Amino acid sequence: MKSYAVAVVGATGAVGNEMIKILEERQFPIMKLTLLASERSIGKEIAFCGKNLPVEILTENSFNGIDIGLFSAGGSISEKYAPIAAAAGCVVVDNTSAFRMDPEVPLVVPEVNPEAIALYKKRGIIANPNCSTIQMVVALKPIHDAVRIKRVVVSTYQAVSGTGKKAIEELSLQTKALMNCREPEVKVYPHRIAFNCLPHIDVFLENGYTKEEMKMINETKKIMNDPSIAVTATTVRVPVFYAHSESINIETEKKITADEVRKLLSMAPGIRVVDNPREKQYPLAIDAAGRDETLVGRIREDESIPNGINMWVVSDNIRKGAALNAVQIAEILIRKYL
Ligand code: NAP
Ligand code: 3JM
Repeated sequence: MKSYAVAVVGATGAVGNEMIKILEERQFPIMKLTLLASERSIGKEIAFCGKNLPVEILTENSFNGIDIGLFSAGGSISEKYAPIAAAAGCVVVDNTSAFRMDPEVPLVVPEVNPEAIALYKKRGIIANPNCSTIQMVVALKPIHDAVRIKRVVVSTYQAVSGTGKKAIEELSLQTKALMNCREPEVKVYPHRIAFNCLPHIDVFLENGYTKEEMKMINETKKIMNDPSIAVTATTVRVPVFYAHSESINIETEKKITADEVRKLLSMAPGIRVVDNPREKQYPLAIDAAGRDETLVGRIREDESIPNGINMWVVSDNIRKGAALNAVQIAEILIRKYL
């Protein structure tokens, strides 16, 4: 079996670290793994397959001889280094928003549009969608294929790990401070996140939406390859460490019952239906954390319109929302294209 030289850009971050774990767990065929981060990480080592690998500083020469680059070091790093890597013959799977809406870059969720990967040949870059978009389209796609979705109204309850390692620490330190009657420090978010909900993720735009909300709207249309789906979103940061939860309301062209949705989704790839409210079984962030499946429950008909469905969708934002989705893309890439 062929094996590949793989680089992880942002290896010391929340997403990069999970990528390294997932490459090992899924036995991705690796000849050489290169770990890249900033000069702040000089001297650090990260364990991979029983060995400690050194973290190297990202430079313009980092990609010579690398087959696949998994990028998660922020948008500006991707903007600069993804084209440099692609020019050196490395296929980039980019986790940032830098290239997602570029018409020459495929935006891929393997359960939804694996065929789009073929477009990577244009620029040498494949974009990984935003974490909140990924888990939503995994749940929407089987319903769209069956009865066509006309409109989606989504509200999110997003974990702090989506902001990175500093935000995980901030929730932890603020919680400890408050439980000990000390004043919490507010550094990462515009307000305190402990025991609070912030209807503000990423920056505000001219239209009153946040950039995170517009990512969900625009990325959904591109991945589902259907600009006619109407989407509106409210994205909220909540004091949860891992896994995003989403309340999703959809209006469909043809009628579908809650039972039919349950059947459809229980056969769909990447989904586990957890929907037995009588037994107090519904998707929970603490159950989705550390797992690969997207959990769907609270499936019911929206009685306020003729063809509507409500559901509650929960997934590990660092795994399916970022690292796992990127590694799944790389798996298709080597199976079909490299
Ligand atoms: P994080 O925990 O803050 O980690 C950031 C990583 O980027 C670290 O490895 C850091 O290295 C590295 N980095 C920062 N500046 C750098 C530079 N100048 N040169 C080289 N490396 C640099 O953040 P995270 O949560 O892992 O997220 C990283 C990025 O992934 C985000 O900015 C976002 O664009 C993307 N992301 C995507 C999703 C998704 O939904 N697909 C989800 C979360 C994040 P040091 O440790 O050396 O500073
Ligand atoms: C999730 O510094 C940056 O550019 C990163 C901002 C960011 C993004 C993004 O826009 O790439 C933080 C967390 C995302 C994302 O997945 O969209």
